[in-house]
Amino acid sequence: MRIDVVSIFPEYLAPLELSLIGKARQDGLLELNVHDLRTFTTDKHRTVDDTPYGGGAGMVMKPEPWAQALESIAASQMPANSQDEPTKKPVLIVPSPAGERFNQALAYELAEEEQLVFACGRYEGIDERVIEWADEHFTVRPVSLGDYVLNGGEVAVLAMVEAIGRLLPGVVGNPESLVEESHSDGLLEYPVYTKPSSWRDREVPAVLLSGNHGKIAQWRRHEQYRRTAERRPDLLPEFDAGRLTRADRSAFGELGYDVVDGQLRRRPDGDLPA
Ligand code: JFH
Repeated sequence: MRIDVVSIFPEYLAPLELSLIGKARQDGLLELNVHDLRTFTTDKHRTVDDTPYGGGAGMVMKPEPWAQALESIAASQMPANSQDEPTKKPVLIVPSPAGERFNQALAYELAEEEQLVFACGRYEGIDERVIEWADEHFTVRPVSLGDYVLNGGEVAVLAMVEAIGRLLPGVVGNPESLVEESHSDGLLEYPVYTKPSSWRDREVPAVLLSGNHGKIAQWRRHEQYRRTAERRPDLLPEFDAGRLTRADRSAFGELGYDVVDGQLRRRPDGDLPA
């Protein structure tokens, strides 16, 4: 995969040299180029922003430096396509508080792409005409990391490149953990423990030391149910409860959920489990 990032703070992307992603680059699994938007300006002051039409607070990123940067990236040769294969438009990801939400499903989708380009805005964002115009060269995806406001796109890009990069074949050391992850059922993770079994008067749950793999698997499932009901009840209506064992249904029952037509249904407060 090839990734290009455009930013007025290219040093902000330095962490991508480290750890997993840096290793993937060294191993030739990932080509990553970070571009300084200011190198695509033509004025003496290397201006990238101006006042907003219609008024209001803050500044907006000027369109022309973005067009120059994105055209130069679109025109740059894709190394592994010298034999005139049918050429696919790269995906242009534009971090924005107003984008579609980034999630694991989108990470899997983007991990299949040959080339990703990330456009990191600052100030109040990028002149909207750039987003429309870029459609000529790219498949454009405005993407939000979450419902909170960052100061620019760089931190969102660090998160997205890490989430996508670890899905590339050969990047994660133990591919079994990725397989397990891909079969996850949309519930929160179960808690994990390591040695020592007793630490500062806190014991590892005894079932995990029992060697009974059936009981361990059931305990872990029930911990997932408990955590999800407690922390992310919004995930439960999406959960496929159609093939739960009686013990699993009973575990949900104690958490205040009944199974109706293969779906979990919150029981009215105060009602007792069936
Ligand atoms: C970014 C910024 C917009 C104005 C809410 C109402 C009014 C500050 C470029 C992504 C996520 C971002 C993000 C991504 C790119 C940029 C700062 C933009 C406004 C905010 C204020 C500039 C922020 N998931 N959060 N933030 N900014 N808006």
